[in-house]
Amino acid sequence: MNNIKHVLLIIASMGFLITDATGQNPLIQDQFTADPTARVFNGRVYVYPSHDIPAQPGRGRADWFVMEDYHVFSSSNLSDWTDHGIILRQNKVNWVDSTSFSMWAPDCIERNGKYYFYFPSNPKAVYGKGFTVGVAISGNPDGPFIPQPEPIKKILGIDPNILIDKDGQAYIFWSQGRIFAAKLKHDMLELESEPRVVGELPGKGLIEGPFVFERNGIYYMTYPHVQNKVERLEYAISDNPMGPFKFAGVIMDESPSGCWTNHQSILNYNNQWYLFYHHNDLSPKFDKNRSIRADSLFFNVDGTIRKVIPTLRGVGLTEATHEIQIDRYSSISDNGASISFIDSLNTFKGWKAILGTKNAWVQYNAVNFGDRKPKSVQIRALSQHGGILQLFLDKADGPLLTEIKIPKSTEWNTVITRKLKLRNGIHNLIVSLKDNNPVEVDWVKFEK
Ligand code: FUB
Repeated sequence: MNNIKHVLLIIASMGFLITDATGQNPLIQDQFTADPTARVFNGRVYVYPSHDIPAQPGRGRADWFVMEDYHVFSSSNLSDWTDHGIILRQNKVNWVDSTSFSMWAPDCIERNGKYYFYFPSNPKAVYGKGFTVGVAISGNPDGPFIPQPEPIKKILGIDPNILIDKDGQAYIFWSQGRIFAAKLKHDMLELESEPRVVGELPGKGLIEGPFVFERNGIYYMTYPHVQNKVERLEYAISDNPMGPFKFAGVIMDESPSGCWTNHQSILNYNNQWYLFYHHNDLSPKFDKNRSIRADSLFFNVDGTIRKVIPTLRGVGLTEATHEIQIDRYSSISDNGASISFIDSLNTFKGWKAILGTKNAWVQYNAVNFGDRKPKSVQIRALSQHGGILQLFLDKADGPLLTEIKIPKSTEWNTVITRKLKLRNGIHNLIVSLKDNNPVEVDWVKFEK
């Protein structure tokens, strides 16, 4: 089931909702999200995605992106995400054509205690045609952001990205078929240099979504590129933020679902590098309703980036006392196990694991049992003929934790057992079917 925590805190004084979520991939499962720019501010990871919504009559084009506002999400452990609510809406921005629903991929950066949120959109006719980029400012990373009355002059295009270099010089990158770059003035609101095309990137196919970062003196220009039919994530390197860049490789192949876009950011948090990107997990039939994801990223000793293979498990530890969504598995048996939506008409209800034949299993890595052994385990499951689940620790032939009989029923049941042989610490959890009576599993949760 949807792993969004069922806790909604109303912050009355601020007038918006905070949703507590626990997430694997996709990270956010109660709404569509795309184009994640992840930043570390004050020791927390903030993700600034764009926000896809389904079109409605008079509100956006049915076959296209529909985006009217931005939320920001934050986490201190990459497992539990807080939705800080809406930080900016199209109808609050003076220069935006508020019939366009075109609040595309944003970025946010901090300078001298102020947070500068850069976003593209379609301007009102008086400001030009196509897309341009504006800035909104806040004293906090979670907003609210107050937009500047006019867009940044001389920028035509989408997907703004900011780099503040070690010497304090700020740069802005954006795309319009190719990638453009310019220096930003110290006020972060105007260009200091004329825009120029970053011309050295692969010659053919659309390139957009620049995200530039520096590591050990190497500047990495990362971007989605249509080399074949849909976008894959690539990168090029330079010893200068403005280039020239040399193509260096593919970070992530095309999405297996065929999602036409991808869009990335890369950050280091607590000495681990992560790739944030998107697929269309919650909308497999319509790739303009996307979902953000994160996976670990690793460098080779020569500074090149190892290709990232997308996972369902994602990143971060999962507390044993949370609902462990084993359908976001780390590995799965070759036979007899599969994943499907709980309700294909409402994908926000999430997924279930289906164990269909004897010894079919799914493995979910990095569950934190803490320093006190849990006393019981609950499993939300459904079995039409009454099947038996076995829970193992660490690997499919690892220590048996417990066996649990799921009652014969056409309804979901939460079954509990206290007969547990558990250890504390961090372990992988394996859920396996003992016999040939199929069982569908929504989640597993331990109690202390
Ligand atoms: O989300 C709308 C657009 O799709 C973004 O601006 C592009 O990068 C692509 O992801």
